[in-house]
Amino acid sequence: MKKAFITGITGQDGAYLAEYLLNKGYEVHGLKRRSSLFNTDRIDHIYQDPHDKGARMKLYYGDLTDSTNLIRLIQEIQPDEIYNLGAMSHVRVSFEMPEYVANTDAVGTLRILEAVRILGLTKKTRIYQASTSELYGKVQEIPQKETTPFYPRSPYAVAKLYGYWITVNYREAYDMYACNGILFNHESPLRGETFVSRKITRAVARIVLGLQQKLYMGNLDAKRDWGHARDYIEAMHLILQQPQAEDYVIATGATTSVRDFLTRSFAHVGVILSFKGKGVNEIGIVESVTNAVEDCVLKPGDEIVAIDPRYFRPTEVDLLLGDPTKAKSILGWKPKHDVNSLLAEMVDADLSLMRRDTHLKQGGFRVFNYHE
Ligand code: NDP
Ligand code: GDR
Repeated sequence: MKKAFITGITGQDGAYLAEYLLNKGYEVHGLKRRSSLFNTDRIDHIYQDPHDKGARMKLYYGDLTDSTNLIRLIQEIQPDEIYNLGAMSHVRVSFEMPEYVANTDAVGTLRILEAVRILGLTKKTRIYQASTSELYGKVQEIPQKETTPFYPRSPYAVAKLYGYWITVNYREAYDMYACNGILFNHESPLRGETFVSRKITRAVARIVLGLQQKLYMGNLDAKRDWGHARDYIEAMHLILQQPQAEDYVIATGATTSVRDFLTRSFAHVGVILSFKGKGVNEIGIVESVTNAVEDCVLKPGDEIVAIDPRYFRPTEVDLLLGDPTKAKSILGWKPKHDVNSLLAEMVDADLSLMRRDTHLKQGGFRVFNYHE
């Protein structure tokens, strides 16, 4: 039975990957951070009681900033595969906490590689590093592929640049099986609520049901190559099953603007939007409501989208479009979802969630109203 150790198991990708590996017969070991409340929502459905004989999933407290903890855990687990998915992964927030991001996302990667080296596991343990299309940053070449030069545009991307190169360096210096998956944006109903896709699909549901009046957005013109997290975690696994350790771009090969993602998400529930004004004064207005969900409260003329400059970034990544040719030909990987099926699944999932809130509100309970 193969053993996998996943950092970031409580995050979007960690949750899908853990489930995927359990279904493949793996023993799954995950690193979780201590927090004052339970933080395992995304993996509660696959939780296994460690007292049960035959339990194949185990969680450990730890942190990527704590070397001794990582060394002890890797020694105890003796994993065949490590998936280093743990990171402070929010680009805008990284401008507010750059030193922490460097410690977790950059030096954290080094700590994992060093632990494997110090413990003499270089021939046993294969390592997947969660690299990112943010490395490409300022556009150098379209579409972006494995050979495209990097030009990071945020403290997050600069930290991930270190993670990328230290992985390459350990592979070359110590003959380790260590790989970078350069993954373009991938989303799902499990996506964190402050990333733009989920912020939009959640707001579509809340606004249509009358739980929220307006959605405040940042740069609507940025373009991203959006895929589904379920497809992308399969690529992570494939990357570690090859005869030779290499780095791969994982993307859909299509790009969509934030504005289009937003209008298509509203259109999915029958609300057609139009935009008026420019820059920070731009607003999104309901143009028509046709075949909308039956509990839709919107009517033509409602102003439901506005711009808030606090969501702008000091330096922005304008356009990401990946070329996954290498992954397709060597890994035999190809995505099953496109951006339209992705956003439809996310909007539907958020509608179900928010209808629960509507019932609570009707029952006299206060409904949590935080949105960012
Ligand atoms: P999430 O933000 O959903 O999950 C991040 C995970 O890392 C969480 O489990 C989080 O724990 C954990 N974490 C954060 N800080 C630390 C720390 N100091 N020590 C240990 N664990 C920590 O990210 P995703 O699942 O979306 O992404 C997974 C990885 O892939 C990340 O490294 C991300 O940067 C990278 N990536 C993501 C892409 C995407 O589009 N999703 C694209 C390319 C790369 P907690 O739950 O407690 O917060
Ligand atoms: P990104 O994802 O920065 O690409 O990083 P995010 O969804 O945060 O932003 C995508 C684009 O949307 C624009 N945008 C907004 N973004 C957010 N979060 N909130 C807004 O209100 C808003 N309005 C417009 C942004 O400016 C940006 O251009 C994600 C993360 O998962 C990283 O960890 C990962 O490495 C990359 O994807 C690939």
